[in-house]
Amino acid sequence: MTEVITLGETMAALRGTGPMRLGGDMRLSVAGAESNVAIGLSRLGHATRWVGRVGADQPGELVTRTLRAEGVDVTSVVVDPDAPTGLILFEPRVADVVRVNYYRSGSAGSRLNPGDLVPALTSGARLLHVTGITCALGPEPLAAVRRAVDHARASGWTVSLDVNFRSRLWTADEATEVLAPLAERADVVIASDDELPLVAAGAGDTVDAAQRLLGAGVSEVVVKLGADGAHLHHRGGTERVAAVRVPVVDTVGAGDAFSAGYLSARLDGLDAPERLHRAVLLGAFAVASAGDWEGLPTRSELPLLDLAPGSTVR
Ligand code: KDG
Repeated sequence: MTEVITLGETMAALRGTGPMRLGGDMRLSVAGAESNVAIGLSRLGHATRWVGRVGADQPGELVTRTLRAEGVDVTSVVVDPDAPTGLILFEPRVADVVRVNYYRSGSAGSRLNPGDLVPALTSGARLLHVTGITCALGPEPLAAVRRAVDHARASGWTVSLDVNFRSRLWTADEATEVLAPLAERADVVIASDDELPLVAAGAGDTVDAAQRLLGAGVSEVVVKLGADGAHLHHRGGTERVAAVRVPVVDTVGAGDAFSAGYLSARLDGLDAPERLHRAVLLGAFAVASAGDWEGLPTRSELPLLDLAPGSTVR
């Protein structure tokens, strides 16, 4: 039985090794915030389904093949004969600063519509995870997110929203207009501290924003603080956790890893401190390895970062 459904756009991803205008090699993979979460959850043993559209092209095959290989259920993926799979280029410009170029306007992924979700939604789940990125792709993907949230709430599933604000896709005001009402319909809202006020219009700061969301009926507001760890605001109070310190290799995808860790622990029935711990632990795995999702742990690998730096596991 599927535990988690998530939906969004996953693109073919090319990652360079330095300034892109100089040319050089790029590594081909796939990237998409929701599928990163799906992979993270799947590696931890949660039955996870990703719904999205890909083009009838080789990048589309790469997306579905990669997710399938990661154990993510792709049986509801729609192959769109009339639009290409999107593309994202990552340019690690200097250590810890990555520039992103999108080639996703008119892509298959941006043509996701509510009808695409019917088979997945009717087959059931325990948790629906959505992000602000899908909402920013256009009216049809936004309608798909709203349909999924309506269905999940009516079915008694947990709804999780990662704000994931992307300024290349929409303005802060546009995001607030769409995401503030959506956040109030979620059980779990996950955001970085600079994103959280976007979904609680009029909030003065992060704590105020969290309190407003709790007052509106959200049960858990999880705030990602990067190297400073994370906070969880819930009706029982506020929990805090420090980050797990690791050498930084690539920060892209760390937020999605964090979400996967938090949601996995929640599905496992762990308490608030343990949920936060697994969230920052998965974030640490993501930043300590190259790629959006490649370094995420399996369940048996979760204790790996407890080993002393420089350890060799024989
Ligand atoms: O969180 C990492 C993602 O942002 C990246 O993989 C691409 O989904 C993506 C996006 O839309 O920016």
